[in-house]
Amino acid sequence: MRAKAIIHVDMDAFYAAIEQRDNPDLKGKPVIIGADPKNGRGVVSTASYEARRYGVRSAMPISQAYRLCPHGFFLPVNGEKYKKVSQEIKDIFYRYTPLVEPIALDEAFLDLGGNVDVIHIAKEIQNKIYSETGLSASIGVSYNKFLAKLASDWKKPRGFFVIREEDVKKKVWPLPVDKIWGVGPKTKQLLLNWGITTIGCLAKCSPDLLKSKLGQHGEELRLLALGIDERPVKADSSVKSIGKETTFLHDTNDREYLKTVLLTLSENVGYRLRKNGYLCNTIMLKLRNSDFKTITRNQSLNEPTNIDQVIYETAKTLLIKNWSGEPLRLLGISASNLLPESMRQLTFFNDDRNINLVKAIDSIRSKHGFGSIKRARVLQVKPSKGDESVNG
Ligand code: TTP
Ligand code: MG
Repeated sequence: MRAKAIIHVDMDAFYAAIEQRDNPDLKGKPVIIGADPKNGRGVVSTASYEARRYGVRSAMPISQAYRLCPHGFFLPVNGEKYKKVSQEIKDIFYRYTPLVEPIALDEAFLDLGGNVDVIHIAKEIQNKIYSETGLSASIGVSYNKFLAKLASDWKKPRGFFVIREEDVKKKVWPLPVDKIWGVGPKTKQLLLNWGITTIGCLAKCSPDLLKSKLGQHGEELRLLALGIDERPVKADSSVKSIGKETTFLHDTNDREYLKTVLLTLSENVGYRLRKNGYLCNTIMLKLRNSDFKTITRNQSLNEPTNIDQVIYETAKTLLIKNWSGEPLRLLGISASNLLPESMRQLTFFNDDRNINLVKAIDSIRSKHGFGSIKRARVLQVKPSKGDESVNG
């Protein structure tokens, strides 16, 4: 395997498999998730493999599915439940790499980096998904996204397929062109019209000819057919920062008071980082003076953290360096460059004592509210207008 190890995970009959797991009476039965067949309108979201034997498919009108499989078990889509399971599966991925790109509720690419036993790790992920969620996944292993996705689809359900560089000609070239991700019915028809039926034909096609017919898309498809795909796995970064700021009731230059406020802000940001399962790599301090002049200053951390004390010390250093001593109207802290918390095990940082302390405080706060427990220093902070921010 080349230096890059990419896997594509695709859950088998995802919505239907969850319903079969949760109701043993449905195991081994044709289960169809989607619109209500009594209503006659709407489509199939997915069907269990047992229902697929009757020809039922995703996106098919529900009335047609009913005609094909009248004894099937028709269930509505329970989106909230499927989202929760999707998150549990993602949490498993993050134990192995922060480079996880979800592309649907039941599908994701993982970049496992180089120099790893990718087959061993991919198998372990497949087993963990099954043992922890009771659901089966198909996994494709390769050195780029295109081939990994192709591989996961190879032997569904419970598939496990590896495509190495040397396999492309023998395994991939005989496949029909529409197996290429991005070749829809229209492009397929165009290619067929020119006699290009397989991925191999496409790979051997003259680049100029393809370009003249399909433009840049033609060149992209030709490269994919050759097994070349440089697209990176893009880590999910829907939340980019978690912040909290406070506008004082009266502008202040009381240094000790500002430090205490900073501690309160740090505790808030740390608590929310931990609650959402993040570590941060950067702390930003925001200062606004009486004239509304606002500055922001960043500090990168040596180790990613979600510990209040580390956030506080960093913000305090930024304050000391960047505050002229003038009265302030607003003080804010924001944590960015977020990573999943599971990455902590992969760093050398291991401040168990601090982690255990904040986790103990967190559990009190999650039961009785954030204000239920306070440091002695923080008790003197007067109430003020505060804004929490989560920026994506
Ligand atoms: P898919 O991965 O396409 O399908 P699947 O997981 O049900 O089956 P398999 O991968 O084993 O072939 O889609 C994932 C989920 O997305 C699926 O369970 C239901 C939903 N979905 C729809 O709601 N409508 C659709 O048209 C498709 C294709 C999927
Ligand atoms: Mg699937």
